[in-house]
Amino acid sequence: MTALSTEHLSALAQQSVELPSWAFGNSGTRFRVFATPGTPRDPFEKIADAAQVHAYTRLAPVVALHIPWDRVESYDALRRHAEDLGVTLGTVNSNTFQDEDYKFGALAHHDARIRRKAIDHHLECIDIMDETGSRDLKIWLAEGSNYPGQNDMRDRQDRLQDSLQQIYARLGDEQRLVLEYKFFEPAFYHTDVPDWGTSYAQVSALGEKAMVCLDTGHHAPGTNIEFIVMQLLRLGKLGSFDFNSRFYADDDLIVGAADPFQLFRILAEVIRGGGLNNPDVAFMLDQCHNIEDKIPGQIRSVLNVQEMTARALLIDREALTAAQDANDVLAANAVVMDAFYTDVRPQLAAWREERGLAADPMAAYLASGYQQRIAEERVGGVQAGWGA
Ligand code: LRH
Ligand code: MN
Ligand code: MN
Repeated sequence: MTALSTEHLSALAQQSVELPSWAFGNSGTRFRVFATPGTPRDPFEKIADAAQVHAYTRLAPVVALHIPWDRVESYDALRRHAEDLGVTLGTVNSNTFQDEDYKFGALAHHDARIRRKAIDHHLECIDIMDETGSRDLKIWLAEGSNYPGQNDMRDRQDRLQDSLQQIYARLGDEQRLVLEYKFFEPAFYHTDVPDWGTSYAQVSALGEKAMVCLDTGHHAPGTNIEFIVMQLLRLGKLGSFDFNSRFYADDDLIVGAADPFQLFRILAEVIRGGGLNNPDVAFMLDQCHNIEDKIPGQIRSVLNVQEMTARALLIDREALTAAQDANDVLAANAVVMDAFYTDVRPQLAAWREERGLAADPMAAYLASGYQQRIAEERVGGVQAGWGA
């Protein structure tokens, strides 16, 4: 059996996954939100829960915020709280999808007052980034139209570019803007940033500090996502991932749960394109845990990312190139499949023990008593933000 080399193991040791604060709050579908005992009551408790994931896996040292869901009086206090718990604050996500004013759009709106309000929200997010020490401002826009003729799609692109330029101009030297695309929802006819090409066109016109964010759940079924990963890395414009998995639409389920092979293929292209442990590419999760406990859900998620990264590292590149050069279709495919089918779990368990971690982080967390403690101590947890 192929084994992970020392080089592979040191690449894995550097891997860092960013957790979304909203994964620790209650969430659900539009039919029902089921509360989980122990749900955090404020952003400080969300950070504390995220720190548990890192403590048991040493894979998740950064926590992303969503504004206004994570609005607090003192971001400096939140930052110090995170650092005391061994994690740092990461990407700041803006939110223009829950305000009545944004019914017909935000950054692409034809009404100057609403567009101004949306731009100002992003400037506030950058002020927060200054305090939290965050590098990235992530923008996802719930903008588009439901019916042909409802809006002038081209004018909206122009206004979007103008809004983004105003936001971009406020970024500090070390800060970046990442623009996330999504092919539908909440608009169903047209979406202003539906695909990587549009995001790429919009961010390229801004400059070097603007990149594309690829959310794995935001593509049509059957899309070859690893091709997009390859292309964005090739163009130097892959700024971040929002990892999750989907069966039907934007399901936000645990990454690697629906299709581990797809996650493996994506990570294989990340490695091939120099994206692994590349500071230019942030590995974020964007998930919600509707029915399962949140901390174990996040532990499972980061372990899935690590496991598929390890398998992708096992691809024998020399043998693959030789088979490709010889047009040996089946041999080339076999090289990839051999890596995918290798069980790396025993080696990863040993890797953890060498670092003073439990071989089985999930079991260790469940045995720790933390889950019972928060269930007793916290009453009346907040929703993931969807309603708060
Ligand atoms: C939109 C999205 C975006 C939001 C998050 C809560 O579907 O993926 O990243 O910020 O969900
Ligand atoms: Mn997302
Ligand atoms: Mn999404």
